[in-house]
Amino acid sequence: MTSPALPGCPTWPEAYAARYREAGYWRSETFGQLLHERAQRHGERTALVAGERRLTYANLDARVSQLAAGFHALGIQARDRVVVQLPNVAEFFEVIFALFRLGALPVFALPAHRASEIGYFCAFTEAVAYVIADKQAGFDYRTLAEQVRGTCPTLKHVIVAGDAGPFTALSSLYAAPTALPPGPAPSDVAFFQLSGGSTGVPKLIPRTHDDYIYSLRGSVDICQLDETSVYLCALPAAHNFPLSSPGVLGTFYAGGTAVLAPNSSPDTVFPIIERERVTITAVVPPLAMVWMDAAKTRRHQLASLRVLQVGGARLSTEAAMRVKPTLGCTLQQVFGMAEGLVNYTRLDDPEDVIVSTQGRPISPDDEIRVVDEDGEDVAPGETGQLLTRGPYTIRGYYKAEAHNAKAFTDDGFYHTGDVVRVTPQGYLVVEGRAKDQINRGGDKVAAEEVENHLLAHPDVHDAAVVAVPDAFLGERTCAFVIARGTPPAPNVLTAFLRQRGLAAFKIPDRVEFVEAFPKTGVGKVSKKALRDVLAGAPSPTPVSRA
Ligand code: OOB
Repeated sequence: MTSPALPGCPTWPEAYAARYREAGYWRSETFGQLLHERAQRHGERTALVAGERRLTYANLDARVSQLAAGFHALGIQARDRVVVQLPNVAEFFEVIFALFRLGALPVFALPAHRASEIGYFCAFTEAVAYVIADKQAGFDYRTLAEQVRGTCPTLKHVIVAGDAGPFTALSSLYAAPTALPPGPAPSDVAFFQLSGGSTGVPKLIPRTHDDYIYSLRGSVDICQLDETSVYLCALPAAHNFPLSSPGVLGTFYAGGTAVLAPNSSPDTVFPIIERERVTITAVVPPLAMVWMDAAKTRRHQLASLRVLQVGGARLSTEAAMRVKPTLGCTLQQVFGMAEGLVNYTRLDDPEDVIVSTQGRPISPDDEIRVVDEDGEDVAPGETGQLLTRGPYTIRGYYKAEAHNAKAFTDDGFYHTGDVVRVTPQGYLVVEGRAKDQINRGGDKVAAEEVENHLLAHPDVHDAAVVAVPDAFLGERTCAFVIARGTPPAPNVLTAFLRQRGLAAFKIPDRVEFVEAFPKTGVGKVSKKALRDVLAGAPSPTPVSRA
């Protein structure tokens, strides 16, 4: 069953699609059917635990059918875009599965996003609805919705989990299930993930039912999930790692139990691990450090944990070596990207492979190339830029033709921007990055996006944002700024960015004023030279610590 591709969404050439179907990767399932089928198979098993709420597969499926009826009655249709910005609450999964049933397309915003990002997602995708929580972690999302609603004419509904104020209460939408229009085709786009990106605005990543469900099945296999598995989601559920690697969706695929933690601090998470007998969870490297520290006195709470997945940013070999002795579970390194490709160390890999590599791809049909700056393949084992193509890696971003021409080769390989080498056993080691991005403990910051916001300040003549090495986060951000006249105080600039509605993790950690930027041979700003300045190398231009 196929239908014409969503306009603006590049897709796989038919020869590849046919091959992926023949190989049994794409099995013509959709998310809506999948949950229904699991409810029939595992009806009384617990699917989801969130705070006080416990939902069996049958309960979850029933709630999703009711909500799909409510969304349908509201006028939400197949292919309508709906920006979903929910914390780790059960409603997150009720909402997205209800949208999947209708073939409407969630756009997965992160709880940290603010007016700048949300306004852009709503406008760019011409979203018809925006789904939020009322308040979370001291922030009132209804205020954000007020701001965004005024700027986005297509937005018809703001739907709130909790106290809705002037908006539509999510709780009012659970209706008696009705006959719905036919659901989406398996080859249809199911939702949009967000790219960490390196450009002025985040790119949207169209993932299909076929390709994403394949990545779940592969992940479930590799991570050995089954109906006895208990997965803890401690990172924001919308992110690709806790969503699908194997994450909450993989846990549903396997018929296991997914537990949502409201935040990732040991005080919150360790008692949940103990109470729910959690077997597997996923963290970013800084969080692994915090948990390892806390485990010194509270390791008994982690007795059920069999696997700790660490990914999103590079884990040092030293830290990797401490995981098993400190937490008593197997480390699994995960090197993935919302665009597709995910690499895992295997649970039974030798210890040296687990601690010193970032794993190997899910699929035998994940094609990996490592190339030099001219796009030529390097010799085996040499370091270069990673390109990839495969059955769950997109062929292009949504409505981004010009960018796609650069981000993908003519024959469909995605330029990951990661610098890697491949070991003789086929494992990838991440050595660095060629993209203009800062990886702030797993949170991705596109330099250009922050630079553009800085340039909007009247006292800023030019700006260049670079990574500063950081013992805890791996990297933090530093903005080098050339002022017009007298430099403003750094906190004036950071307050300005906040006021423009930029997510907190993108606000520069440090601001340095300079007279001029060092240039490369071809006259571009040399970010390498700026990073060297921070590393203490002789400064090519006078730098004053503001
Ligand atoms: C995950 O996805 P994104 O889209 O937030 O970020 C992808 C980028 C990669 O291109 C790479 O630069 C970096 O994050 N990254 C890693 C890494 N895992 C991701 N760099 C070094 N070591 C690792 N283990 O971050 C993501 C998606 C699915 C699963 C896991 C992570």
